[in-house]
Amino acid sequence: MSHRCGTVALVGRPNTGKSSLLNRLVGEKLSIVSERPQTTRHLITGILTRPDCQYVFIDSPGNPPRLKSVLHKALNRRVGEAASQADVVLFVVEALRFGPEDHAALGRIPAGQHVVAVVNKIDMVRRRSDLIPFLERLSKTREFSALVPVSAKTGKNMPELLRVIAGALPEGPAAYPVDQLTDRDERFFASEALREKLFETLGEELPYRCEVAIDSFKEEGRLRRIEATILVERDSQKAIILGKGGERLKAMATAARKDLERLFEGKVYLGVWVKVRRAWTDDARVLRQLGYE
Ligand SMILES: Nc1nc2c(ncn2[C@@H]2O[C@H](COP(=O)(O)OP(=O)(O)OP(=O)(O)O)[C@@H](O)[C@H]2O)c(=O)[nH]1
Ligand SMILES: [Mg+2]
Repeated sequence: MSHRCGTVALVGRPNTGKSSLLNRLVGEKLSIVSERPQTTRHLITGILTRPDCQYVFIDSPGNPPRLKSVLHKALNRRVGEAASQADVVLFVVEALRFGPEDHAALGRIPAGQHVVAVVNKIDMVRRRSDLIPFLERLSKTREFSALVPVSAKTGKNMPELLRVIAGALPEGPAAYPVDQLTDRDERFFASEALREKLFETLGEELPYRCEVAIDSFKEEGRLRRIEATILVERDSQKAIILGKGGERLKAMATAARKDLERLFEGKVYLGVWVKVRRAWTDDARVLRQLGYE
């Protein structure tokens, strides 16, 4: 059989498990995951190379409709680009749940695209017989090339999903070296690791009002020395992030450092500051500096 290679965009409403799925498919934790919607804010490439096929997966932010900040408009535009440029689109939904936000996300995939419906979180389905009518209803919403029930959590049906995708990818040689996992650099993963801890630790709206910037990233022998800033919009938010005596910030920085030491397989120093930058989600200049525009 001839070799295949192509791009595969993961799209869908927030929280359906796109990032978990990317990590599971690639076998490495590249994309941050949290219980809360709108965790992902970037397009993240994860590459899986098999003898007969190279899959270039692209995780995308799950953006609900009707959001108006400059940040959300930029994110929506990126998702649209990823969906229209990919060879195959994986439309990710949660098993037994298909609502207006799923419908809107599906509507943003250009007509004529090759779309595979991925029904995730089937480990949560108690009665298997409930799945069949759901799949039937889903199949009526669009012309899908396949519907594949999976679980990113348990890994169920991943071989089947990979087989279906490979069948839809164009023939061609590998686009990336066989040992390359992503096109993102270590600096990017450093900011994402810290952002994940903000999502895990902080309540309510606060994670959505925060962003992480890496001020410097130096390799000193086997040590990576990283200086980062957490941007927030108000002084009161800064106080919450710091916590009593700075304890909360310290705990988040320590957790992020441990993740990075695992990912980089080496020692990391991570220094973190918190700065107030009013209305950064609507400030085109700040967003450009953060790589959103
Ligand atoms: N039970 C179960 N939970 C899952 C599965 N896949 C993902 N989750 C959980 O669902 C939540 C959302 O997962 P993410 O991977 O962050 O979802 P996402 O679609 O990338 O979300 P956004 O980036 O916000 O669009 C997390 O709490 C995951 O642990 C699964 O197969 N089974
Ligand atoms: Mg995500």
